[in-house]
Amino acid sequence: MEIRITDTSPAQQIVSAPSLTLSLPRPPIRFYRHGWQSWSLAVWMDPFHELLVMKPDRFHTRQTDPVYARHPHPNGSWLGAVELEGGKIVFLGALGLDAHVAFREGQLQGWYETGSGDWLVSHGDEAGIFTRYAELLGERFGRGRVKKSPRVWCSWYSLYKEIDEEKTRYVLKGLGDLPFDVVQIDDGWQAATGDWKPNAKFPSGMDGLAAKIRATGRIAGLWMAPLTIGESSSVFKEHPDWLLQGFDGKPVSSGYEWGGNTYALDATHPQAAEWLEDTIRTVVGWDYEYLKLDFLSSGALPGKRHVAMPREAAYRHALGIMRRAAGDAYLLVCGSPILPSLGLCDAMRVGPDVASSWDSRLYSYLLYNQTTPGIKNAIRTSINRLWLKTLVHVDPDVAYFHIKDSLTQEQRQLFQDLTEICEFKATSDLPDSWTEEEQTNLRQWLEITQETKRTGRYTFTVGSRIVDFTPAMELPPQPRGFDIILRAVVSWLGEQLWVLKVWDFLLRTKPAKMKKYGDL
Ligand code: 9PG
Repeated sequence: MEIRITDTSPAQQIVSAPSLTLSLPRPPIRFYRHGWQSWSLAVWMDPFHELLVMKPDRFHTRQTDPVYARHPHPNGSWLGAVELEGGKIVFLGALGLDAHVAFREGQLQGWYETGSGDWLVSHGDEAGIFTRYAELLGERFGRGRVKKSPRVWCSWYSLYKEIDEEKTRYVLKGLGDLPFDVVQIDDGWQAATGDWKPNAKFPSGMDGLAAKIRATGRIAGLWMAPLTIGESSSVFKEHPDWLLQGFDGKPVSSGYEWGGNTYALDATHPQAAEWLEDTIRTVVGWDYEYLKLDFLSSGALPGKRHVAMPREAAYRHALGIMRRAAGDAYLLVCGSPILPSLGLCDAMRVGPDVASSWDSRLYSYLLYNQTTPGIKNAIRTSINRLWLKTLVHVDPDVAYFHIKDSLTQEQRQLFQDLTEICEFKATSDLPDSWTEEEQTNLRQWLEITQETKRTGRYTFTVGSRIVDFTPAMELPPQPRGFDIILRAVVSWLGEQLWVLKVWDFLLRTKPAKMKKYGDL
């Protein structure tokens, strides 16, 4: 079906079609690309400048929608828009799952991967259109249930995999009476990815640790990746039929991590579904009332399922199982396909990971990968996902408070302002790393909610200050000359498992050193 958009065509219509082409009144100046899952790039980009394929390919399954990783035209998941000279936009957004939008031959084209569905076709004022789209999504998929987002201390960005019970107890002591609502244990506690029981670093068990967190008057939070199955787990070894199968009959790799391949749980298999439900019930039974469910896009990868269904419907089925099993627990989804998570979670990570650096030449420029950790990538994608705020708590990742050489005070402040705008506040800073001044700043940030207002696509007021995120928006130039060869070489290296293992070993993110606080 084709619709010709002119200055006089209706401002908004809902159309049902398997695919749809919008012809534009004039060539656009920007294309809004919306990435598939939390970490995938969302950006207003030059429509006539295609994005390079991001490298290494090996990571496509966990950083973007692998089906479209090599799509030759600017494209995005479920929705797309173009900006015309003068500022008005033309918008095409699916109201169903498994849909994609591209800018091609001067037109906006949208399609459903299987079957047909509804589309919002609209043109006019950007803010109004995105608000309307979110409203329609809320009616169809539902919204988060919790009014106010909790203030979270998360272990990942300081302790990484080195987390253990003793360090957590020092952190609890160091946090004193700082008003955090949740202390969340991240990756590093589990016996294996797929074996969601504690490893030897947690001698009191996870129920014991939850009790210690709760004794400080806070909610206990726990990270898990229930749809991702590592090679060393018992699910992998004992239940190969629970894994998503490729069309070649082999299990589908959901990426490289933790020294090997990971696979995907096929929750359409009744026994896998039962295991998933039990797994969530168990951790909730340990008294974790805040769950960070990570690497969820594994559940929406293409492949052969026990019960054939479109991949995002299968993911939604899996998340529905977790939502029901979690009872009243607060669910933060991460690495999660965006639309299919709506209505089944309370919060959603809306950008890639932060790091205590602004940007990386190797990752962003040479590998052309905007999903890798860094403040700039995290700000860019999160700002371009703010329209989700009326549907779910939007988590832009953690803010830094202590002075690290690689971030300037302005960059640190910019991210703190983003958390204020997102109304989701979390940090991973170790309590003993703050100077007195830093701790005062942190306490104020936790205690005071500043008023924020959007004044433009990238400009806001926070309290009485004007905040401009434009410096985080630009995309790196495409490598030229010798850098093209360098890109080819590092991309090739990035595909080799042995290189990644050596890289992991050499560059293993070293956890910050902890001071001890005397007796526990
Ligand atoms: C724990 C972390 C933290 C973090 C999550 C997630 O390979 N990757 O592309 C990749 C992307 C993100 C990532 C890890 C690996 O981080 O966002 O907050 O929980 O997992 O492992």
